[in-house]
Amino acid sequence: MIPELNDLKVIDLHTHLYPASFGTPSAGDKDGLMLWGIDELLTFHYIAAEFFRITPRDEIAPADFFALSKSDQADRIWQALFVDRTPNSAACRGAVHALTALGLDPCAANLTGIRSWFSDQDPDAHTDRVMEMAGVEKITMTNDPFDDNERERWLNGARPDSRFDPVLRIDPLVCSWPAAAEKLTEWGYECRVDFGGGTFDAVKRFLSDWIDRMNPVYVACSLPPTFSYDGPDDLSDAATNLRGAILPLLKDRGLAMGLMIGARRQTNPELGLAGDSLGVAEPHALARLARDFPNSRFLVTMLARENQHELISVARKFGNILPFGCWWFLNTPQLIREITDMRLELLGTSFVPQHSDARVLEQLIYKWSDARRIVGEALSDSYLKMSEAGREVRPDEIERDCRLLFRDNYLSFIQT
Ligand code: RAT
Ligand code: ZN
Repeated sequence: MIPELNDLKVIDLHTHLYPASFGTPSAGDKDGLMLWGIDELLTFHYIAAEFFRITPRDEIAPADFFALSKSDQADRIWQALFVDRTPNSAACRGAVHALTALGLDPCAANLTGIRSWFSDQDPDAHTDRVMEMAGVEKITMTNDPFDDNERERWLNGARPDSRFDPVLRIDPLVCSWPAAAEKLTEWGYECRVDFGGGTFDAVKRFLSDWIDRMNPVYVACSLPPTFSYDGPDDLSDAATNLRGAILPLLKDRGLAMGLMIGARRQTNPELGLAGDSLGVAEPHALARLARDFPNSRFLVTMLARENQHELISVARKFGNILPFGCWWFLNTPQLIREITDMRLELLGTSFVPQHSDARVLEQLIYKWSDARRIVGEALSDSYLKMSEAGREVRPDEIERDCRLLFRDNYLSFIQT
């Protein structure tokens, strides 16, 4: 719909992807963080959740399924969702799209041929190829120092190359304070659960050390739908830590804060990563944060469809909020279209329409193809309405708008 969008190199501002230097199971590093290839594509938790819906417990219970090897899990999923059923959900269709784009057969009766094609690829060269196919210039990572596996890799010197930008992810500091205080103390940053003594300094030192180590482009946190922040008198752990340590330190270091609001973790714990769901959040907390910290910058996405309109209305009041992406359960064509239309109408081009949230490298292919097509349709509709109002859009303006939406809004926001 918008040819300018097809050739545009996008910045993917939130993924869970890693370069091969962080290890990959395909090279024998069982806990390696770079996920790619058919077994990872098919066992991706969005697809695994669909497998458990249709597989009776007495056929295989989740714990027994997860005890299987990755390739056995992938075989079961292929048979159940791609052979015995039509793979027409957004997640399954995405895998079909990626396979087809790579020249592989989405109708194969089994995975033998597809697996052997992947095993011939070099993970690093394959990363270049997939980024080229998806038109992605930068992959923004999610880097969690509270995850022992990832932490050890950074401490042992693993570093991303220039295709990848790190993001320091700090959920426990905001969402699980007593536990995070104990962890920090164990790592030599003496913290008191009641925030007494030099706790704020310890939290700031912890953040500073990891910022120095990772050189992140922003700092991020996923929050439950129950997250609240009620101004200067709010004495909750989250508010106390944000106010006393996190936001002041980020301001000193010139970093924006990413807030991903609305994930309800472990609704069904048996399903692991596939067991999370969502809840409707109260955007008042966000408005209070933006108002109390006018010199902080917040990159914000919300998970519930019900929150999209409110997020836009809060963003209209605060230039230090940049709404981004159609996250997780919202990343379907229908919802991307609805949310993008709403944002274009109420925010013009001052938002970031999409990020991929890819966990498996090849997902970049379908997620960015969908995003370009659907956002392109919404944009083109907005130009049509403008033309009906009496003003045609010029080609250079279309190009500028596409760059703003898929690169420049984000880049200038994190650099301000
Ligand atoms: O979209 C996802 O894969 C989720 O599991 C989450 O990782 C979410 O995106 C997050 O960053 O917390
Ligand atoms: Zn994510």
